Order: sequence, then structure tokens, then C-alpha cells
Amino acid sequence: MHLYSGLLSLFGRKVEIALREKGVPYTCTMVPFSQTAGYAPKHEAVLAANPKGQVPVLVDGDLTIYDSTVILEYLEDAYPEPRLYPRDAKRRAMCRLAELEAGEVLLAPVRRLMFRTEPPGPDTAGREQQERDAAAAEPLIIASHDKLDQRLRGVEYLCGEFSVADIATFLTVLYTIRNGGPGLGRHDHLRLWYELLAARPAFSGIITEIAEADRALSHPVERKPD
Ligand SMILES: N[C@@H](CCC(=O)N[C@@H](CS)C(=O)NCC(=O)O)C(=O)O
Repeated sequence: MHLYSGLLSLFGRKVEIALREKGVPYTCTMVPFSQTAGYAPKHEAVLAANPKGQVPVLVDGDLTIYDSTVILEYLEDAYPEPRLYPRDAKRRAMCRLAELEAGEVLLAPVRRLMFRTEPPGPDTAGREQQERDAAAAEPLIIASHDKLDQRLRGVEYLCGEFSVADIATFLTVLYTIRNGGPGLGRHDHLRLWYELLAARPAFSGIITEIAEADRALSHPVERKPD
């Protein structure tokens, strides 16, 4: 099992957490990435495998696939234990929806904070505009946190049992915090869920690796107090 990923790739890290949770041994190539040039130059194997040129790409023997959701579904089929999707059809559908929302809906306003890890260039007016856009995104992020907090009231995990919904949502919240977005102090249920997941070995290892990559690659971002 070989994964092409990026040191700071949220979608690549999502696959890594799933592989570690399942205990599937894998090797990994971290493709070139810098905060100034992004994912460049593109890795040859990634370009050959994915018409979008994006990581993650997974190779398992004669199978090569891309897209974190497709990869997670394959891992579940090929390595069913421990399960990362609920068995019940309706819960499973809700789990897939929560995963989609984490990567496409909750992440949309968080993307507006991501410039902060790039070193500031000479265009100070442009950077100020980016900060204003980030400030405008904050209420949307807080509204998402409100909803997650409600959903986690009285339950341990988003879909009844630990699942890919937790993995995907955790990463969006982690990327919110590491990009100086709203903290979780006002959201007790969300904070407890976050702390519970962060203590799992698969998560804590990835959190440490992302922090190391940030120290090596990213412009330092001031985190918001909780
Ligand atoms: N929907 C895709 C998104 C993958 C994605 O956005 N990958 C980013 C890194 S996190 C990437 O490779 N970006 C480089 C590019 O778009 O050129 C997935 O879930 O795998």
C-alpha cells in the first residue's frame, strides 16, 4: 500500500488517519509543496494517476485510485475491520453526508483563512483585504461550530459510532484552529469530542506531523484563545 500525499494536505491526512485507524501498513511519498508555490512541481505519479493532479492518490498492488472519499470507501471494502462506516444504511448515508459536508461545506469558509500560513508578500493592501475576507468568514465558521456542538450533545461521535465523519470533520476543525480561526471554548460538546479524538494514536501522530510541517514550511499563525 503506497500513498501519495502532502505534508499539509488535509485530504491526504484524512486518508492517513483512516489507514492508521485500520492498522493497514503503508508507505508514503510526500509530494513537493511550499507555501509560496503550492503543489509544484506536480509529482509524475500523481499526474499519471489523477487527471486533477491532486493528492491523495493510493496504490494498492495493481489498483491506483484518487480522491479521499473514493479511497476511504475502498479501504472499508478491502479492510473491513475495524469499521469506519456504520452498518445501518441510513446511518451510513448520514455518515457519508457528514463527510461530504466537512470537506465541501464546513471547509468553504475555512479556506478563506488559509492565506495566513503563506509568508506575507509586498502587497500589503492585498493581505489586508484577505484579512477582511477572513473576518467575514468567521461568523459562518462559528455557525458551523454551533451546529456541530448541538449534534454532539449527549453523544460521543457524530454518527453514533466512530466513523469517517469524525475523521473528516476533525480535520476541518483542526485546519480552522491552525489557521487562526475561532477556538472551541464556547462549544463544550464540540471541544470534548475534539479532545477525545485528538487523544487517539492515529490522530495524535498526524497532529504532531502537521505541527512539525507547519514549523518547517508555514508562516507562523497566531492562534485564537479559546
Ligand atoms: N476532493 C479531493 C480533493 C483533493 C485536494 O484538494 N487535494 C489538494 C491537497 S489537500 C491538492 O492536491 N491540491 C493541488 C491542486 O489542486 O493542484 C479529495 O477528497 O481527495
